[in-house]
Amino acid sequence: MSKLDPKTLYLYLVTDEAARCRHGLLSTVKEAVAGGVTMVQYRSAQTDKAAVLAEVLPLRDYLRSKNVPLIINNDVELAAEIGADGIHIGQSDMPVTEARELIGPDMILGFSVSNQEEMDAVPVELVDYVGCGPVYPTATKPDAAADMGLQSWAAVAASCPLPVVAIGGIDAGRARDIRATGAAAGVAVVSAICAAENPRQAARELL
Ligand code: TZP
Repeated sequence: MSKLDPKTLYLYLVTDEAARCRHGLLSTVKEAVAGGVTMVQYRSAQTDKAAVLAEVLPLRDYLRSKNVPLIINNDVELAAEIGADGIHIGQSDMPVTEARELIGPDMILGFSVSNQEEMDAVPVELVDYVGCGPVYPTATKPDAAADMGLQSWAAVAASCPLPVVAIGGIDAGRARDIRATGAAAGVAVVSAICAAENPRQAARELL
């Protein structure tokens, strides 16, 4: 199993499409890290390989220089090619067993769940952390499952032996509420940072 330090999940930035980052992808990530982001997931619907590499390589280099782990959403090949720290997969991506086989024991593997049934089915010996949500309504992921609500989220998260990250519709006030449940290793956000006028300040407020 990989050596994930659960502390790195504390404030997890999941990137939006570059075009939807108010200040561009790389600047947003740099500012967010300066503001306290502890882990970054590159998530893009971009299919052109050259365009993906042009986006992700500068991110990788910057994040390495800052010792901030880089996770790739659902692309084992890309993660291996660029030497990312891990991958994150969802319920409709490849099975967890296959993902772990492909990435080997050392890379971080994150897995998404949206309800208790999915949480109960997580193969905890293969996964390093669970992303659980959406906690609140979100416009960022149109195909997201129904939002869970804070109480239900906390119950589902508390039932998991692995570190759990909350995601979905999280702003600074909601991040405080989620952390106050004691069930979160961290919070993950897209728009609260990518769409912010000041991503550094936005990150600070989410800590
Ligand atoms: N998975 C569940 S909700 C979500 C993802 C990737 C999007 C969260 O975006 P936002 O803008 O933080 O609500």
